[in-house]
Amino acid sequence: MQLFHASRSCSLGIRILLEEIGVPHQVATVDLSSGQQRDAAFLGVNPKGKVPALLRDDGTVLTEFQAIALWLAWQFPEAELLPDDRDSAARVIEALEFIVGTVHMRGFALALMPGKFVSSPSAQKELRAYGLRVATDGLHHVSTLLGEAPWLSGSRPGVADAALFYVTYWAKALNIDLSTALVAFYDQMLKRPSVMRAIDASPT
Ligand SMILES: N[C@@H](CCC(=O)N[C@@H](CS)C(=O)NCC(=O)O)C(=O)O
Repeated sequence: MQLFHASRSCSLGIRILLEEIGVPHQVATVDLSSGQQRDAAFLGVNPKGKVPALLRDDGTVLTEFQAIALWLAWQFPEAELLPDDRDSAARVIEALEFIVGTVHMRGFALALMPGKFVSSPSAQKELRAYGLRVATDGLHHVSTLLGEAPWLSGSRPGVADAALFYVTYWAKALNIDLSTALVAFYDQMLKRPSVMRAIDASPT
């Protein structure tokens, strides 16, 4: 398999899952800052011009964080990236969707790149503040989901934890205050060899 990945981007979460599974894979770096995601070569891989994209062994490409994460969990059940029972799995998918769909796409995407959505400096300032609020409130909600538990996905880090790691990674970069539970989560993730390898591959 080959993961199309950009350093410090959400594809870091998929890189962590591949490392947790321990499956052989290659990483193809896409330089978002130079606009490589819009080059014809990458649009041939993902016409949406986004990472993550996963080229699978059958030659097909899967995109969208949640779809890739769930496919990996189902394809490699021995890695226990998703609980077996449907009720617990639905709760993990609920958290995964909230982290990617809301905390990332309606929070950090606006806070970090308001210029992609509006052009006037005052509108950008407003959008940045809105995005920061959504991200901060969203992280607070995820912290309550985590509670005293070490992981969102069950007895070991799984699909929702990989997503939670990349948004907490961004929160740290933006100096957003994290709850005690989220700091503990982040610190525990950083102790994992899979995470260290994934971050080494995408140095800050
Ligand atoms: N909904 C997509 C979002 C992916 C996404 O926004 N990726 C960002 C990096 S975090 C990207 O590739 N941005 C490039 C661009 O928008 O030009 C997913 O879940 O995979």
